[in-house]
Amino acid sequence: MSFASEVREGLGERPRRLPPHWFYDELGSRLFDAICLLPWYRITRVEQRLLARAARAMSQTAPGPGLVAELGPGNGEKLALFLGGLAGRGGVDGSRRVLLVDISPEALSAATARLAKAGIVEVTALRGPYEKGLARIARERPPGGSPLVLFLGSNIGNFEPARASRFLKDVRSALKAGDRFLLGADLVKPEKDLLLAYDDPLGVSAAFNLNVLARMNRELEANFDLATFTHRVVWNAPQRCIEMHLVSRRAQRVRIRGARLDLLLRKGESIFTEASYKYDPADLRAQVEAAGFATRRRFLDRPAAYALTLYEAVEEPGP
Ligand code: AVJ
Repeated sequence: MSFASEVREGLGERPRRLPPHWFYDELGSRLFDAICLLPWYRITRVEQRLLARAARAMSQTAPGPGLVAELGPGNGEKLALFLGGLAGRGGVDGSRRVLLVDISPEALSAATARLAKAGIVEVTALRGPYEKGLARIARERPPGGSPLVLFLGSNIGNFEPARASRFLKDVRSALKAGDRFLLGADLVKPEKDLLLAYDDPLGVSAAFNLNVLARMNRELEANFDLATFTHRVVWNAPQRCIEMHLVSRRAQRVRIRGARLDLLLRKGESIFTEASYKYDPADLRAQVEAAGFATRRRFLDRPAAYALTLYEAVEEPGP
């Protein structure tokens, strides 16, 4: 669906909401990169360390994947690092086939350029939702080689639990027994750490959140006054998710011409922009195994409470 139609649909609902994948225009992608450098947002740095470990461990078990597909690669840095580690001391295997799937064209070009810099040129960039990427993986299996699917950065956290299960089953359905899946998931941790990660003292997360309003101004001829919105982060303990909101500081009317929408907001009314679910390790394991995977190896960072897990597709995917 297009930006305009998802804006029209989401902002028309109560509570009002916007799907988080629209954060990542050029500016939003760069703000996200900046978030990843913040001392309070540890996911990316921690995962890079775990990926280096995983690559080392996986390069010892032959054969290597015939295709590496990443869903939502962002700027491609993590994938470049991982592929470098997989290749071992011999350096990067430039002939390795890579598939990148992302809804953001900015992310795809950044990731493709990053991989090219690392000497990886057999890259297919597919713009679209994850389902489209999974269909491609199922259709174009490498002859004699088995695909490895990466879903990193706790991107899975954007899915509510039922949707996450559905997604895991979709990944499983695209694979055959023996294929592998590497998943990064942020784990439940103290509330104060979570709040700082999503509401940092430098205001970068606030800028990242508010940018979606600016994006509607730029692309959909909207007239949001950003100064009348507040970035708000709450830890929803029963649901185990961080919620990001944009709260209207006053009653106001906003026109979003490109979405044919007149938005009337009450004072204090919020637009729900993102949910980031945090996982309990045992629940995560049960959920992924229920989708038809077996846990092969877990790379854990305890202080940061982050898990990178390697799974293998087993016979009989779930329904
Ligand atoms: C890219 C979805 C994993 O939820 O942690 C970072 C996005 N939002 N700060 C996350 C995000 C606010 C991020 N994901």
